[in-house]
Amino acid sequence: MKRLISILVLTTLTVGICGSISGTVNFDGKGPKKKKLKMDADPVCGKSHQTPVYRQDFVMDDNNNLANVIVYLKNIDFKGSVTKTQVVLDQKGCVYSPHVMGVMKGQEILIKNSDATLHNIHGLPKVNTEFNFAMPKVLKEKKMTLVKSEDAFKVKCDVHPWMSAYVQVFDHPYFAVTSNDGSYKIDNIPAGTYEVVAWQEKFKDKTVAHQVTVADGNSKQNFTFVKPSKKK
Ligand SMILES: [Cu+2]
Repeated sequence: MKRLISILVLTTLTVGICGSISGTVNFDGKGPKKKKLKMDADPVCGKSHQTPVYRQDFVMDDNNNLANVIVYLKNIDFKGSVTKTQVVLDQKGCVYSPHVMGVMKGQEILIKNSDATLHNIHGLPKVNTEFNFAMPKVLKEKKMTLVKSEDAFKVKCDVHPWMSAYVQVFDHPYFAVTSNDGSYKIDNIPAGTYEVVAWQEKFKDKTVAHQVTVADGNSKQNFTFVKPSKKK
């Protein structure tokens, strides 16, 4: 009986343990040349920046760390509720901010137009319903949700061809997007071993994955994207 109780106590403790995964994502190789976005076609966009704005599809710092990479746990069975925190996708200075984001299915997304010009946000999901609506300068906010989990899909502006963003929809809260220094952290993960995936838009389905064991505390896991060889 005593033994049974101790097993029960141990099981309960193990189930309750949560940890985190953190690390950095980098690129092994020479990155592409930074390209300036040309926004002058819309004077409002052109005037909204004092300094050059560069393309956001491959943002790497001097130490080869990559920003805008989604890092997430794959195939995790999550029974909790959808986070009540709203996520914001802003159209500001005629770029999307953030450029890459993760949301939970059913989580409220607030789409903002912080510019004094017309945008037309056009999402190109394959699983969720396509969305496409104009946001004239007087329409500052619009709320929406995506109801199905889906791999990262492109969002574009039908007015300004340089504007793009990517959104991935999850059925769990265990995801993060890397900051400008390439770092990420995913918190409150139940103890266990998981496949952790890093996605970057230029590499598309060529994701980088690692098995990570989470216990009490923090597990470190870095990811490296390698330039694909031209032979393939
Ligand atoms: Cu636009």
